[in-house]
Amino acid sequence: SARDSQIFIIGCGISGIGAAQNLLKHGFHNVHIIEATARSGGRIRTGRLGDNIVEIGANWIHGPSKENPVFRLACDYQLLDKESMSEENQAVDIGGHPLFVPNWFTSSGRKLGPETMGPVVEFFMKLLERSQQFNDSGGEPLPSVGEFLKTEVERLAPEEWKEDEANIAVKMAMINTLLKLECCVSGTHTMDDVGLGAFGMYKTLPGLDCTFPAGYEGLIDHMMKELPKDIVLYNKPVKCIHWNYTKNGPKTTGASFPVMIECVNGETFAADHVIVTIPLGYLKKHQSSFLSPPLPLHKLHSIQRMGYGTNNKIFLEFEQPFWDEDCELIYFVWEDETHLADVVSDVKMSWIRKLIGFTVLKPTERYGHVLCGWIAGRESEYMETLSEHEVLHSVTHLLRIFTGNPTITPRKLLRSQWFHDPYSCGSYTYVAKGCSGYDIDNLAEPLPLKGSNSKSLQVLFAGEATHRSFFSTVHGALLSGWREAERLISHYTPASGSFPSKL
Ligand code: 6YU
Repeated sequence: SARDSQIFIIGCGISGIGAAQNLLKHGFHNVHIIEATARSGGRIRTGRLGDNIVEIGANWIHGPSKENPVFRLACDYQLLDKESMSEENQAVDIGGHPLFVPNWFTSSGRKLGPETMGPVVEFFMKLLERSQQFNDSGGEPLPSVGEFLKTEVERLAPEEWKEDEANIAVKMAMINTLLKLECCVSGTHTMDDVGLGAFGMYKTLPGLDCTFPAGYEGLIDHMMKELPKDIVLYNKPVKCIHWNYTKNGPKTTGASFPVMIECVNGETFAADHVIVTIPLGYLKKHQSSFLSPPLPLHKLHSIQRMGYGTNNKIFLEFEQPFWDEDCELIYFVWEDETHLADVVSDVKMSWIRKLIGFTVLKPTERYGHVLCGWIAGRESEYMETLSEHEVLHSVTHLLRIFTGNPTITPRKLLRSQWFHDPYSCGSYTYVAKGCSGYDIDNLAEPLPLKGSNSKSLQVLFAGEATHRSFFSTVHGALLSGWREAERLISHYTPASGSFPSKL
């Protein structure tokens, strides 16, 4: 029967797990997941800093409300605290930019007051909102979000800040910090690489972003418990997917399969369908060898054009806080950076200038005094090559300058290294300059292409990068896995009145 078809899912991140879950629910029983590493979860990864749980990868449920499948699962598994599940929390709609209570420190050891920082943040947020509005308007005045934001700041700031001329230089420097923060949010080296017209494609859901008190990986553990024990083949990086593989089907089985999966260790697996969920960064790096025959040109070009960058975290533990009790986000401002720019000129010497500051892990009763630093781009990729000791040295020096306290010393440090992770190759997807929703559709398009005579749906594509409005998120990844499972389910469902085909 159709339900007997051999289905392999490549990658055991949340999209792969979601695809398996959906297929099994619909009676497919020959389903396996092939995973390169020894663990499930991919870019959802919970680690430890001393006694504390810290998120190395995904941090929040973005928009935790009923429409968000990650929120629904987390509620079903009872992984969230009461406040996160409350109706009030779900109803908050802040358009994806939570208003954290900030503390601003500058490179001359000053702490800026709300009268200086408030209006700058408000001004920048308005521009950011405007930059999201070109998606539906059929045109973009400039190619990138970065160019748009900088042009608008130059144009509007003199008027906006004329009452407070003494502070114009520091306000420009604050804008640079906010630009660098946007690099972290989008996972890009510079906002000049993020396409302006497509920026508004990303959709937010209502709900005040929340975390998993016992770690994001708890979600993965619960989902894995619902799958058969031996469904995942760990430690088997896939080298190449041979599709349209009709000539030399594996002889042992007698049957002929259209797809043959070749692992790095030489093992092979025969399949009717393969769902590829590996990160876009990996596909970019291995684009010429991962599929045989190679990807059709339009798909290849979209993989090349789409953006995939690095956002890393640096966790620090302190004996005592140097921030206010209600502070949720600490910003660092370089007072000498008065020229608008979100990249540093000398990466090796000055990579640390790209660090925007820290979010404060809350509640303090649970975490003690732990901060999470954020750094994106090539500066972040360079940071990964330094030893933990070197990073700690640079960060400690920075903290002493910005707080004006020459003795401040973090107790412990832990940082992520997503760029050098061979199976992530960076953090997540953004829609680059020159890209549109069609590039994401191209990424998601199954092989062989429609109209071909070969057996259909041999290779399907899921993963965060393939979701048109929720790319770069856990819920986007999960929905993409469900979507590709659904594509196969519909494929085998007779198009009768009671089971309309979705294809
Ligand atoms: C979210 C958040 N979050 C921070 C950081 C990171 C990410 N995300 P996976 O990679 O999980 O799985 C693939 C598997 O494939 C993996 O196990 C590999 O080992 C395996 N594999 C690879 N190659 C293979 C091979 N050859 N053979 C076999 N197996 C192979 N998302 O919702 N909230 O707070 C954050 C954050 C530091 C790194 C995040 C967040 C992104 C998610 O983690 C990510 O999308 C999913 O986990 C991916 O799942 P998957 O299954 O697709 O792949 C306006 C506007 C702008 C737009 N952006 C704004 C949105 C902000 C996004 N925010 C992210 C922020 C943070 C902080």
